Amino acid sequence: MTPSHAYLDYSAEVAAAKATGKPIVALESTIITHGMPYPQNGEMAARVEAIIREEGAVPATIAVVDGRIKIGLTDLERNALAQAKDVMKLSRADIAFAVAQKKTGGTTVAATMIAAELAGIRVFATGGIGGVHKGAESSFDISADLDELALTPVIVVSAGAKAILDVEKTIEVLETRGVPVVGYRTDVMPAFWSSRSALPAPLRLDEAAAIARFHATRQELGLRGGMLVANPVPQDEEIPAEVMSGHIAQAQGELGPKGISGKAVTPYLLGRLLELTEGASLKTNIALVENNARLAAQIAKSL
Ligand code: PSU
Ligand code: MN
Repeated sequence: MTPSHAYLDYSAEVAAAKATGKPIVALESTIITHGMPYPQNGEMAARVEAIIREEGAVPATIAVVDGRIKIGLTDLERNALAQAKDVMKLSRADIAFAVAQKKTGGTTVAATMIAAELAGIRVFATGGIGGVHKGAESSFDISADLDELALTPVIVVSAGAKAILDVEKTIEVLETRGVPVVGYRTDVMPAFWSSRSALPAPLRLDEAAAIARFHATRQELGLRGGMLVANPVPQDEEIPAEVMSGHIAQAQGELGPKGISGKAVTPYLLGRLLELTEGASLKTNIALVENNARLAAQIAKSL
């Protein structure tokens, strides 16, 4: 069945960009609803949109509001989402549920990729993708973001996989699923809050135009699916991996005793790290998303 576009609502700005062929960058909203506290979440979301405009592209923040898939939010809608309580965290498994039941939710990387493809948007900026959680060999907790990257032809610009994950296993799964992982101006994988990890980046490209060309070449070869661009957080904003790893281990150790599992894991860990680092993790998280938005806009312009 060809997908229906009847559930999509475009903001005026995104509709105009589509009509005139201006480059567009998709942005997710789980980072707003479940990834950061109010009011920093709303400020971050507005700032990231502004950066994309400064770079000469048009931002399309994606979310589901009362069952409508929004491609681009007004300031009012974005601020309402930043303050909304008890909204859903929507991935591939439940985005259609929210549409059918007229619910509101933040879209994860996976669900944002699905909506971006429906809307004809090829580049998407986030913080860090979901991946294989530590202890996945017993919990089986592997983010649907990884399968989505294998399926859906959208370039996802991230600071790697969040360092709360088992990054090595995450890279292995991406390789198995045939997802290219491209280090931007780096030979080693970034680790979200830290610019460097101990793992090599599978591929490396140094220019936005080269990333756009690589994506186009994959499509010309009939290779379905997206790619992950790993863009290190600027060094003056990073938190060294040695500092983060102790905090991550502590937060991780609280999951079992507190009975936290499934969709709640990532939001809990991000919230706890904010406390343990006394706000530093949030400051870095915002800096890396801004950095990713800038690169995503440059890639969108090159496509
Ligand atoms: N990047 C951030 N903060 C976030 C996320 C990404 O800087 O909160 C979100 C994304 O929406 C991603 C989700 O898809 O975390 C992963 O959730 P899970 O591990 O439950 O698949
Ligand atoms: Mn999960």
